[in-house]
Amino acid sequence: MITKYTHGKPVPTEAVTAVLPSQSPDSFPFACEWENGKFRFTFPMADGDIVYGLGEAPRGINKRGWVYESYCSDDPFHTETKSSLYAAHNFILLSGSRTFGVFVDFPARVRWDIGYTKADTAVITIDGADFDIYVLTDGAPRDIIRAFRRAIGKSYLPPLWAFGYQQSRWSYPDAATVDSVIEGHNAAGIPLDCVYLDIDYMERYKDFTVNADAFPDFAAYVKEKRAQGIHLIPIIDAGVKKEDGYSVYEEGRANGYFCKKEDGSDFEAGVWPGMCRFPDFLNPEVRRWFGEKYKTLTDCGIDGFWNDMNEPALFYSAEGIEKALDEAASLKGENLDLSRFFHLKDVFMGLSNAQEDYARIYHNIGGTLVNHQRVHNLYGASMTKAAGEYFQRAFGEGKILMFSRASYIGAHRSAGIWFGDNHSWWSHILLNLKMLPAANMCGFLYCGADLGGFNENATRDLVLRFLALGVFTPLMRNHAALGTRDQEGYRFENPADFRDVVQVRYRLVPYLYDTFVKARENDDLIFRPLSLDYPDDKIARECETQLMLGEECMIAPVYEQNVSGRTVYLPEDMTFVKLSGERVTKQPLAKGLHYIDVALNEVPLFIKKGKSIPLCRPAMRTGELDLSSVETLCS
Ligand code: MIG
Repeated sequence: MITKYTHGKPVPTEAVTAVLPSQSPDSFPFACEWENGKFRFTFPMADGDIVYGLGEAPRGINKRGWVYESYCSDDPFHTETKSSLYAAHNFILLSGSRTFGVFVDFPARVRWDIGYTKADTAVITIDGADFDIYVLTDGAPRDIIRAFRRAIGKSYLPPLWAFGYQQSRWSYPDAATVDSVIEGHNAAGIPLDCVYLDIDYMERYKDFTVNADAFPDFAAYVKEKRAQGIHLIPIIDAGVKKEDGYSVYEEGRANGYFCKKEDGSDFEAGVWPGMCRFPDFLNPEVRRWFGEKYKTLTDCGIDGFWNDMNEPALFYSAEGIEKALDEAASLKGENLDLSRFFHLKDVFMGLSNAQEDYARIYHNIGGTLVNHQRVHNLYGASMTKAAGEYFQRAFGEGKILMFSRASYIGAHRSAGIWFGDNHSWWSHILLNLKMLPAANMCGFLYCGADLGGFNENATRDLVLRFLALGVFTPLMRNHAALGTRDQEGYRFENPADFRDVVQVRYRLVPYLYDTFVKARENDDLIFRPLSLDYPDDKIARECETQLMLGEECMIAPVYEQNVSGRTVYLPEDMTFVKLSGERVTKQPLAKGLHYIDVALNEVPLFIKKGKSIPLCRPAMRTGELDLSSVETLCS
């Protein structure tokens, strides 16, 4: 059962598609209070209760013992002491002594103190008075999740080729580099479906332009790559370069389509292209206009995109820079003591994504100017919606690959997400794993992390172990930052190991795609914490390093360096399968704890008793998979 409680006049977020009557918060089932215009509610947590949810967020599958904040943040350090990442996914689920779900539909800050201040209490603080809260009760955790997912509408459906292996880097700036990446994979026998174009493919970082020196005949080039079975996936940034004569800028300016400042002038901030203006995606007319811009690239044969910097990320504003420079000038010739030195440093460090800058932005919502801070978490989601609405109109469902960095629940109907700028750290394999079921609960089925890690240098073994998890994630993309070590599989010693791992993905495409489609149809999860399936099994309840996949499987990636395997817990008898290239080895294992050996070129998988999954022969492209000769891998 879902009950909707409304207070004030909430900004429409379109997160929930189900039409439900509103109850007044007087009958709200949790203890609540108002403080300084903020609404706060609390609930007790018994020992052993688990709190799931919050989608793309730091820390564990069980969110207890930390404080999270919903505020879409461009933060490339995903350490465990962070509270916010790029997304705002305001759904939680308590399971244990009681079972209920809560969705806070509110696009500004929400603070989730899940036993951080008091271990046995959850305190949720909403930074405003206009909100909807949905409370879901009755049924097992999975039933509640399904009820929530039904209420928020069907998840985005990617094309089948989006389940192929995808190679990215900041940047492959020109056709010759892209060709060498494809050639590198071909020569090493590593299957590949997509190559990414990061910001350097554009002309001076201008959205919907292509640098003609790098790609002299872009449409012909895209066509040539498609003939080789490769999709090129360009990035689109939220900020539009301020440049006279640039049509997107000129049209946006002439029509009043950019976000404003309080005085009615356009808000500006520096991002990659230098000074930019920011389309007011919260306005449906602007969405329609910006969405149509993608046509420039789809007309060239492009059928996939990634939307970046849409929290939005702001490097600096003119106001911020001026203030910082004044501050610096005032200190010229001074003998800086420590506190003044660090203050000066903070002034410059604080220029990016500054709260004062977000507070300068205004949106036009139904003719009223609304301050950005009241709707911050809708910005990236609305950019993605702009594109999604266009793709739906122009191509229908399942044709265009798209995922976004920032998101809010509701955007799951338009696109997938990726988990942003992680690091080439071993701990980020597990972080990736832990986000998967949480993202699924919030409707995001097509998702994945930068495999191998984005920031800093990866090692060969890390990339292989990361990929062995990525074999199962709908988005399987290797991506790395500018200036870091080359991270394509064929760049390392013995690329055959990479071929072995990526081939496993291709063998599993029929199974993974089918599992995806079923989860989408049934408003269900692809990935589940073990505790959802084995609620009475203490070890399963506390397991944070393994996941159930579909109805048939369990996954348990190796996540540490210099180990030959890992300990795995089987909540029931299962068959341990090792997949490597075309090789398959099977070993029945009894319920309980086991140490499993897994070589760097092997992908471990567990199949439940009595279950089986289809396996096809590997191929170099998803389009070459022979889906008619599928063998059955039985437990
Ligand atoms: O400020 O386009 O998360 O994937 O490679 C960095 C360059 C901007 C951030 C994205 C990352 C991408 C990078 N972008």
